[in-house]
Formats: sequence, C-alpha cells, structure tokens
Amino acid sequence: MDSRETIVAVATPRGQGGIGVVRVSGREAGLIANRALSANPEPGQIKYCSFLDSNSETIDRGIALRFQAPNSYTGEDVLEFQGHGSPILLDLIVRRCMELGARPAEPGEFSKRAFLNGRIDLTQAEAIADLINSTTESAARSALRSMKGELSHKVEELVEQLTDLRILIEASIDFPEEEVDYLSELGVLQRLEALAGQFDHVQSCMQQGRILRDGIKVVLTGLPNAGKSSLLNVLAEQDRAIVSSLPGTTRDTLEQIIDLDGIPMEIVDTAGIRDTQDEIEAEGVRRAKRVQEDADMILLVVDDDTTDQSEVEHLMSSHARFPVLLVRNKIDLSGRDQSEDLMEVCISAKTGQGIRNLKEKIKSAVGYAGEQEGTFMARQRHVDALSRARISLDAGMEQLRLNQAGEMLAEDLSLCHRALAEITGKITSDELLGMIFSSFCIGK
Ligand SMILES: Nc1nc2c(ncn2[C@@H]2O[C@H](COP(=O)(O)OP(=O)(O)OP(=O)(O)O)[C@@H](O)[C@H]2O)c(=O)[nH]1
Ligand SMILES: [Mg+2]
Repeated sequence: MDSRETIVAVATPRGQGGIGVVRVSGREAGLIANRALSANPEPGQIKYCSFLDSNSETIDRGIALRFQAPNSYTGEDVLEFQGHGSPILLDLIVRRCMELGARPAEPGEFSKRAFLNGRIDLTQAEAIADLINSTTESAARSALRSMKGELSHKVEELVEQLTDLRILIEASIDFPEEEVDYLSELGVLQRLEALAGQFDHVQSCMQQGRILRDGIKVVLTGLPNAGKSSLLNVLAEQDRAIVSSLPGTTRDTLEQIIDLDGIPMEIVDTAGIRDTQDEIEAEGVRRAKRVQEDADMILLVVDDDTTDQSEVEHLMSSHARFPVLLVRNKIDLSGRDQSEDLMEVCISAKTGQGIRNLKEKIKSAVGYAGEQEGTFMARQRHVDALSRARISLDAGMEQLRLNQAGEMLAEDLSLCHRALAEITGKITSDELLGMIFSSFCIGK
C-alpha cells in the first residue's frame, strides 16, 4: 500500500438506502472535488451540488463535504459525496473518482492512514472496528470508551511510571560501585512492586473488555432427556429447539446467541450422550463431543430427579479436563434447594426457577464482573501483550531481589516497555498492522 495514493470507497453498507456515502482520501481529493462536483465546497464546508461524470452529466445530486489535512479522519485531504443510497449510482461516483486518479481502498485503509498519520493510536483504531461489530449495548458502550482512548490511557500510565523507573535504574548503572545502595535507597523494588499491582488492575479490566468483545461459548451436554434443549429455550426466551420426552431428540448441534447481561453468549445445544445403534444419533453424539473442545464453559445438565450421585460424579469426571458447571435440572420434581457449591446450580427449565442464579454463576465462572463505569473494550492481543510485559517485569524484580543485578533488571524493563508499546502501536510490525486492518470493512 502506498500511503501517498488517493483512495476511494463506498462507506455505507452495500444495498439500497436513503443515503449512500463515497469517501475519498489523499492528495487528489481537491482535484476530484474540482472536476466531479458542480460546485466545490471550501474545506470544512458542505455544499449541495451535482456529482458529475466525465461528460459533465449529472450522476446524482447530494451533499459534498471537504476536510483539509491534517484536520480529517485520516489526517489527509478528504472528500465525501453523500448521495442517494443506490449501489449503481455509488459505483458510478467511485468510477469517476478512479478516472480522476483514485484507486479502490483496501479494507480498513482509511483507519490505517488515520493511525499512520498519528490521528489515532492502534487501540483506538481497533475500537472503531469493534464498535461497528458490537452485538450488545454494553459492548458498544465499552468500544466507545476504548475509541475515546481509555484503554490507551491506562497503558500510557503504566508506561510513564515504567519510564521514570528506567531512568533511575539506567543512571545507577553508570555508577556500578554505588549501584545496589543507590537502587535500594530510592526504593526501586517497592516501586516496582507497586507498579506490578497496577499491572494486575489493568489486566483485569482488559480481561473484562475482552469477554465483552469476543463473547463466550457455552455448550450444553449431558444424558438424553436431562433437559438440555429445554434449558436452551429458557435462556433464549424462545421456542428454539425441539423438546420431547423421548430420549435422543436432539441430533444436530444448535447454536443461539443471547445477550447475557451485556456479554454476547453463544449457547450450543447438543445430542444427549449415550451409546446408540442409531447411525444418525451416533453422529449427533460425535458432534456433541467435538463442539465441547472449543467451549469456554460446559454446562453439564443432569436430571436431578432420576440421576444418582455416583452417576453425577462419573459424568463430572469424564468432563474433568473442561471448565464445567454442573446444572441440576428438574428441581420442581426432585425438590432440591439451591446448592452452596460454586460450580453447581439447581434449576428447573420448566418453571424457570434458578435461571437467574445460573446466569450469575456463568458470569462469575468466566471472570466477568458486569459492565461498570469505565469498562473498556479490549482484544486478546492486548491481554497477551500485557501479560508478556508483566512476565518481564517479574523477571526484572527477581534479578534485583536475588542477584542485585541492576543491568539485568534494566534489560527486563526494556522488554517490558516494548511489550506495552505494542498495545498502543508505538512499536508495530507490518504483519500485525496487516492483520488488524484487513479485518475492517471497506470504506472504514
Ligand atoms: N418437570 C420437568 N420436566 C422437564 C424439565 N426440563 C425438561 N423437562 C422435560 O424433560 C423432557 C426432556 O427434555 P429435553 O429438553 O428434550 O431434554 P434433552 O436433554 O434436550 O434431551 P435429548 O435431546 O434427547 O438429549 C421433556 O419432556 C421436557 O418437558 C424440568 O425442569 N422439569
Ligand atoms: Mg435435546
């Protein structure tokens, strides 16, 4: 990608609509405005005018907006055509812009330029894509906070303190005889420990944000007739899956996404697990086992009225390698009360008893504390970089504690700093940028 080229794309979704927007960014934007508009707005102004083809025939009439570098979304000269939402007309406008020197934009290229021109940092660019893709209100609100820079701000605070400490430590290395005394006099270890505490805080905020962004996948499993499909229907608040008193009703896996207090939660209903001669049911059982592999959590549903404790324990142990929540269903028949066990919950899919409690236990099992003031959206990439930074910080503290090695400490803190800089994009690779921006939609 040559960042000096002028790019063009339709910025509104494909299809008919009231309005359609074509966006142009780059140094030819002014020239295109001159040639393709019946009246050229001043930068920062809007003008109602005709959009013209190469014969000066009108393609459409609408509003044109111009922004002058650096005061635009991309930081470059920008022109926007806001016409009617007809794919044919929008394509004609794009073609006209290409005749005048623009080329089609790649996915996310406008935002990539905004990043490269220093208009936004990397977490903000990512938050724009996350905002567009949000599936719950909480997720959208959190993405907006990240877009405004709250995630970067938290990381910047860590970077600032780290930088102060690095300066002190680097200075002490220049005077090796006094190094150790100097470091302890300044309370460097205590300050590093305090910083580690702040890392933990940011990490837990990020983890919340990541759950909001990525959602969670929960798989229902258990013996036939335990009430898995009934539970799916209760959680989905609709008659989604077939329920019957015949064991072996469900065969195909069935997915439904629900809003679990702000978390997009995908629930998967599966065939009841049993040995069977029925070829189709046996395939259902195989699929049920496969889908467990990439679940964040498994809800092991048992019929509390008919399943004895040894059977429950056997089922639990056969799922020991997964994060499992035991769901004792049909308590309207068994008469059991609530369970004290954190990883166990008593419900009735029939009466709805215990469902609220089940939702709370799922949230706490995946480590979600609910949307709070200041919850920002984050990605796995951020969580990973922060934990790498934390590992280097810990290693540095070990060097100081055990070996009194100031130079090794300085080296670890430099690695820590690098990992933090990756989050906001101060240090990036082309490969990473390619990965991030290619997942954007075209025109953003
Ligand atoms: N009394 C009572 N009956 C329930 C409850 N939950 C489910 N059932 C009944 O149990 C039977 C089996 O329910 P399903 O939801 O089809 O069970 P399943 O686990 O999906 O069964 P398979 O798909 O065959 O594996 C149905 O007759 C339901 O009406 C409950 O909480 N209380
Ligand atoms: Mg079923």
